[in-house]
Amino acid sequence: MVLKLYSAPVVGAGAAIVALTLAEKQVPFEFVPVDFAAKEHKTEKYMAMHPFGQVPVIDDDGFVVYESRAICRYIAHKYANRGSNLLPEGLKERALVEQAAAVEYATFHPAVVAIAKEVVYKPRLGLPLDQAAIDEAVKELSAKLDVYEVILGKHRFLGGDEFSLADLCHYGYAPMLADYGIDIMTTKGPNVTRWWNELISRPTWVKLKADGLKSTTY
Ligand SMILES: N[C@@H](CCC(=O)N[C@@H](CS)C(=O)NCC(=O)O)C(=O)O
Repeated sequence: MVLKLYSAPVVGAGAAIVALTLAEKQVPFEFVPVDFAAKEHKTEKYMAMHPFGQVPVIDDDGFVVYESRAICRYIAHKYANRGSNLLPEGLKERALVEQAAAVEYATFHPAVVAIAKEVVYKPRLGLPLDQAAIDEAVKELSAKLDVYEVILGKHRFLGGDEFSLADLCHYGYAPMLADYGIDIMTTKGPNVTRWWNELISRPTWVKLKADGLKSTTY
């Protein structure tokens, strides 16, 4: 049975990185839209799959996984020999990719989500913009990107010279920033700018953004 991806019908947050992993690995999947307005993610049936009542979730022939980064890892391992190599085989190479992936989740992700909360989600809820909170959140991410600038001066991608799961996890929220007038990903320094431009022009990402979230065959 084809893998099912449950998500709201938007290329953003966890669904973006899961769909991108599936594209990089050329894994066909059925997209199952979850209706947030109808609170479908809080129904007993849905919460049997995801006890926190969130998206995304995958159902791989009856095997259910939630938490987007765990899903990406599962797909990267299961299809290790197909598509892009997102997790290198060598012990040390793998450790460096995992190091960069841990930095993404522990450091980059909270900083970028803080901005998204202010500029993306508050306006959607009809709440006024809080410029001081936006400035503070941007300052926080800027400090993280100063360190990325040094790291990316040593190698092409965050975990080494190859694109990996560590880079891939950055597509959750950061691509939204420019859409909301925050150009931090391409104005910090030459290394971050080079890396980010390479990420956002990756063909799998360009296609996913253009096509939106939909069932895919290869
Ligand atoms: N760490 C989780 C975050 C999941 C999450 O926050 N999902 C949001 C959508 S982006 C959601 O389902 N929100 C609805 C809710 O929490 O009720 C992951 O990466 O999968």
